[in-house]
Amino acid sequence: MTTIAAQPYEYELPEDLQCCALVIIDMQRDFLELGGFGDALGNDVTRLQAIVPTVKQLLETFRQLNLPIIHTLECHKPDLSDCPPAKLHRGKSSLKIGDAGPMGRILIDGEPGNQIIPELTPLSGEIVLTKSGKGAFCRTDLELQLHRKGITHLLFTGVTTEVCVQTTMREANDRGFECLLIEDATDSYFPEFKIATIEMLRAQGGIIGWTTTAEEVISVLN
Ligand code: TIU
Repeated sequence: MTTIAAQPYEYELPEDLQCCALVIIDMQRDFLELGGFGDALGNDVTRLQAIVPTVKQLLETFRQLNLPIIHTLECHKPDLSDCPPAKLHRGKSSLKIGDAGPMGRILIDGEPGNQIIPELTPLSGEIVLTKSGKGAFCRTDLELQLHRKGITHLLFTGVTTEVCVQTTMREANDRGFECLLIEDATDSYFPEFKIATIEMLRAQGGIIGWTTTAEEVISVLN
């Protein structure tokens, strides 16, 4: 049995590593570059760029081993038919979802701002899942895709820790997946929210799952 040193205790990998997927949440220009959705919400988006090399290292490790990789993108259809009014009207920013911004229409599928950042561009064979919610299981076929591929273990990276990453990890945990958050491959606009999220996910004996570092994962897989 292969284990990864983690909190609150060791994370057991499945015997067949093909059952283990790297999940990269929303590493899209909207959240990491000026002029996107994250910026429109009033956040300092530049601080998220620090995790890019770590996510890239994990991505390369999974690619070298030919293991499953899932990229997600938060976005909406151009006619906004998949954007609930509660989401569309939330907040007081001048630029809303669907408005024209410096990187195209904010959070709209196919716009320049809605591309995954160049460092992490998906390769063919990797799952690219578009989602209109914060969680990747909401209004998507992700659960079906994972079951069809026999994937049982999910290693989470991406942004932001307490919004889309945490929501997806909670959804996955409730569906019976073994979830591991890679702490230095995720970040938030609010450092204190990242810390709190890590603590709450792994509290109570791993109530939602485990947390570890990229180095631990890479050293075990290599
Ligand atoms: N605003 C914020 O922190 N996050 C999001 O809106 N989406 C994701 O986390 N991807």
